Amino acid sequence: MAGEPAESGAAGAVSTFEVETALAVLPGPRSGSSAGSGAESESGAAGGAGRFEEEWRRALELVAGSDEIDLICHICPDGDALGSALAAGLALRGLGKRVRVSFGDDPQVIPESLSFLPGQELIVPAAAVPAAPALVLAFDAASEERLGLLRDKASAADALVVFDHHASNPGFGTVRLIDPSAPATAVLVDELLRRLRVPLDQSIATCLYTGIATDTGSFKYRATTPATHEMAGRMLATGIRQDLISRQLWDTTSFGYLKVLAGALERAAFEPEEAGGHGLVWTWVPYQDMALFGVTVEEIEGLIDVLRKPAEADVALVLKQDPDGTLRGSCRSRGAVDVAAVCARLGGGGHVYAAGFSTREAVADAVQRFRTALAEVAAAADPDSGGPGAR
Ligand SMILES: [Mn+2]
Repeated sequence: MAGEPAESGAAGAVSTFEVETALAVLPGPRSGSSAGSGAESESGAAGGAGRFEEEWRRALELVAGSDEIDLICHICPDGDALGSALAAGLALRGLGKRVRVSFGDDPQVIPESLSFLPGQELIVPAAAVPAAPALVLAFDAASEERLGLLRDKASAADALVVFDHHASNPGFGTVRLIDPSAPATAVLVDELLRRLRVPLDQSIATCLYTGIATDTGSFKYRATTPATHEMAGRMLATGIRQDLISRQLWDTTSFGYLKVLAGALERAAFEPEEAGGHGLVWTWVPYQDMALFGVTVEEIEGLIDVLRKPAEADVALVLKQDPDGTLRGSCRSRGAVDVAAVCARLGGGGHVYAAGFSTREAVADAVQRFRTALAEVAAAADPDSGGPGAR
């Protein structure tokens, strides 16, 4: 999976999932703290209190003035990226617009876990997007690089409206609805539809619910607010089956995944003395295992969520081997050690609680270098109780 190059400086190092997770656990504003209009505080979208009013005005003007609109999301799309683009696509089609939904991968792969999303008939290959579109709406892309093959077409558009919630977004496009306080891009799309006066139907609600559920870790992460639940409630009120959506998103794997997981857990090591005594749990997944059991890279993204469970360790690391031998490291912290700083020492990046890196080293060398970086960061943080652990 592609990374978050804008921040890590190492494309491919940090998966979308990791960035989303990190964002989701960072403190965010609570709804009700803003003094916006009733409608603003209702959704909590785009900062409330009129912070983005000029951007919304311009975005709505562009949408109203365009018969043909291209909606694109980041490469290797997750539930928030694809759910947001498809929800907006369905809504704009309902308004009589000619819409194309696309993302810049070739081939385009829709993860099996998202195969249920409605509106996929709107999806076209990146090559089918015009070289210089009239109006492009981009969803959940933290940087231009994250648009992949559609980057140049998006920047050649007459107008590019960016809907995003990544704090690391450097700002791109002609209209920037970039709100780091939103737990998901789907929240911004919900607000777009409210402003366009498009009523929710089950297809749109399924897409938006998937976006918000994905990026809040099923409403577990800290960025989940009363407004998040209020939005989810409006989606459920359309009659969608959130039980089936959740099962598809989180509780469905192949049998082969269980075998790869078993191997990874068998290899897992607990090293209590590492991370300055805060403890490290780590494992790795050889490509050979994935090939043997027919498991995709996407399927093992969730492995780190098993590795990070032991209370004995502050830090968890999973090294995943690509077919070419590259190791992609995903790590998590409970907060005593800033893993973004650790991964930055290894050429990667991310956030305090979730980060990643990639390397061509052998497993033993990669882990040893990780331990060293971990010790350095822990040593720098521990004497000062105001370090990352105190955040
Ligand atoms: Mn997102």
